[in-house]
Amino acid sequence: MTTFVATWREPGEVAIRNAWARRQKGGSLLDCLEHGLAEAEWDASLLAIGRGALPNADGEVELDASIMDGATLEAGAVCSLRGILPAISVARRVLESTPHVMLAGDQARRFALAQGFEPTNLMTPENIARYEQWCEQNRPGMLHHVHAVGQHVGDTITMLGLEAPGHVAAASSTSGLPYKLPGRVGDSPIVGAGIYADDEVGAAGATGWGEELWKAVASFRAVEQMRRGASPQEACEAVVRQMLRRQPKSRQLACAVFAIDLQGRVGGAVTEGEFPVWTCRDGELSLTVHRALET
Ligand code: SD4
Repeated sequence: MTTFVATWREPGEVAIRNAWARRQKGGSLLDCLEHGLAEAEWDASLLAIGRGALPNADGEVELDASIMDGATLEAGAVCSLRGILPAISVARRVLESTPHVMLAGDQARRFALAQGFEPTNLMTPENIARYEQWCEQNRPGMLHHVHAVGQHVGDTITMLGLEAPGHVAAASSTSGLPYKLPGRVGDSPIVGAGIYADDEVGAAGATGWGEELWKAVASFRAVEQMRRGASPQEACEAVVRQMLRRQPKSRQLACAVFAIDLQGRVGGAVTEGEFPVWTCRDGELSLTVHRALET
């Protein structure tokens, strides 16, 4: 049995269907997570990640991505990557071709170009128009976070994978918060914050307000809850309850955590609003919508 889990309704569906398609062709878990996210990055209709994503306050798309192998605890990540797709594939190249975990900004771009990635324009007429509208209505440099598009449709895809009898992986790709300050990095490329995977326990991922999720080290915390015996649902709720208690700001914007254990049980929790999570079990897709925990 192979299970994939992915965040948010529209972008997550694109990623999870492509991950499963790659699995049917014999891809490894890392191949599938990379491929699923890469296809979503190329899809300019998704505001969430990659081409056509909402840009930073300078009108430039800056990508963060990470991938982690639960078998070895090896990880690769990029942050503030501009003009290269797919960011998740650059992150995987960092994992496989360097002794490092993360490359940043211009130097991440230089690494990608040296690895054969092509310079790519990530702006589309649609995201230019959205940016111009935002400029008219807001003072550039102010953080308007995820509600800048009116409704939080998810600016990130985080994915987890499990293959029997007990191998997990996690990956995330994002353009970060819309209209963020240039150079701002969120939780998604940070191992422990945006993703974590350990074959001894399971995997977890996060999405939403990256500053709060990072301070909570949300994904690692969820995995450690499971290590101590919590189910994935209990683990995610424990992380979110702790955030609500210790980080009151996390009530203002969605901070979401989801997890899978080695038995294939999946859980999720969110501080505010709704959090849709796709699960794909050997090709069978289902969508679960988590709602904010009562406090
Ligand atoms: C970030 N966590 O950069 C990301 C944003 C996100 O759905 O997940 N949006 O803070």
